Amino acid sequence: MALQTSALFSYIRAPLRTGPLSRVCAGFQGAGVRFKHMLTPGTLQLGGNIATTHVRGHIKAAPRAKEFSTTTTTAVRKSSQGNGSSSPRRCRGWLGKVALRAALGASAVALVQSLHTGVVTAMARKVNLNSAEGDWKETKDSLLSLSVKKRRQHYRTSNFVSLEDVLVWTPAGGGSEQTLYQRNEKLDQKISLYSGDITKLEVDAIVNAAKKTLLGGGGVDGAIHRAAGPLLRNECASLHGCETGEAKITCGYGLPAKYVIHTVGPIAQGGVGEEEKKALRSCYKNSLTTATENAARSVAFPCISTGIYGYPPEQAVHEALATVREYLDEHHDKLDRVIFCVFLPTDKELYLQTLPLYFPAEATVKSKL
Ligand code: AR6
Repeated sequence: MALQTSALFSYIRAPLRTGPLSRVCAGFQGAGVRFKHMLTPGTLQLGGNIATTHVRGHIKAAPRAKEFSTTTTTAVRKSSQGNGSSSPRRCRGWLGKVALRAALGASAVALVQSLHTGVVTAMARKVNLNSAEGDWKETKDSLLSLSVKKRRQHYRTSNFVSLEDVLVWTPAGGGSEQTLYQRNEKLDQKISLYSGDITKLEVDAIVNAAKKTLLGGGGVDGAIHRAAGPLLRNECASLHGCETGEAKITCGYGLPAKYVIHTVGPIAQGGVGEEEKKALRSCYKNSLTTATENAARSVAFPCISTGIYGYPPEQAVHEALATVREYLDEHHDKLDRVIFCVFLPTDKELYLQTLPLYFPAEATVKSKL
């Protein structure tokens, strides 16, 4: 396409500088109309079918050029009123050049527009989030290349929650309670407690409390797979599972979240020991590391392992908050927001009570030993 455009320009420029220029310019009496009649293959003698075809395209674009260029419109109006000091022949020649430039400009605009439309149409064809038959790699590439605004057209939900609508953590004053960490107001701005469905959050990444196969299940895992659409499972199948405490990333497909980070929490139905604690901390830490490695700056966590896997929520909350606090202390520049997404009213209460220990209002620090 670029080649055709430059070929067109050189074809047009050559006759403008030499002989055929006078014939072309003398024929101009206004942009578009006479121009259309003069620039026929016969009169221009551009000598070639390719040039002839292109020139026709430009001629058709001439009236549109007026819409884009006020200069052209003014010049045409002056000419038709017989205004100006130039001789009619010089004026026509000048007008001809303006009209020609306008025509070429309009054509270039039309060219760019048709290219853009082509790309958008091709993109729309690639993004079918409702069928498992689609190519997940192609769909992922297409979706990840889009701006948030354009990706919104592909969400499978209409009621998403954008990041600006998720309040940041504001620690309550008072400070009589002993805390585990110093107050850091900058970190407070990076923390949110959100009560609701994680699949609605328009963030860079949501974390999934998955199972080792990564092929979907119940709880939040099931909700995420349903909301993302069938291509999520196809990509998950390519990852060959995930060990407890580790994390793997996929595209979010039909979700408002750009990515899903899948982590596998410990099964704690037999009670919580050091191993389970360590594994749960690893889930949070590896998920955050995976997020930052993929330039995801906003991440939402569900209460990993506290549902079907049976980790007591009142213990899990400490592992979650401590790990996030420590990660942010070290890597605060890599993340804009970490959201603790709670689904049950009891979990909301638990986080409201525990958050001030890790993100306090005052700096009355208790020894961590
Ligand atoms: N949004 C936010 N949180 C939710 C949602 C939601 N839509 N749905 C549930 N939760 P669970 P686990 C909360 O059982 O204990 C699956 O079958 C829920 O209230 O989803 O890590 C997997 O495939 C709870 O607080 O995950 C695994 O086999 C939290 O999410 C297994 O369950 C986690 O509960 C993983 O069990």
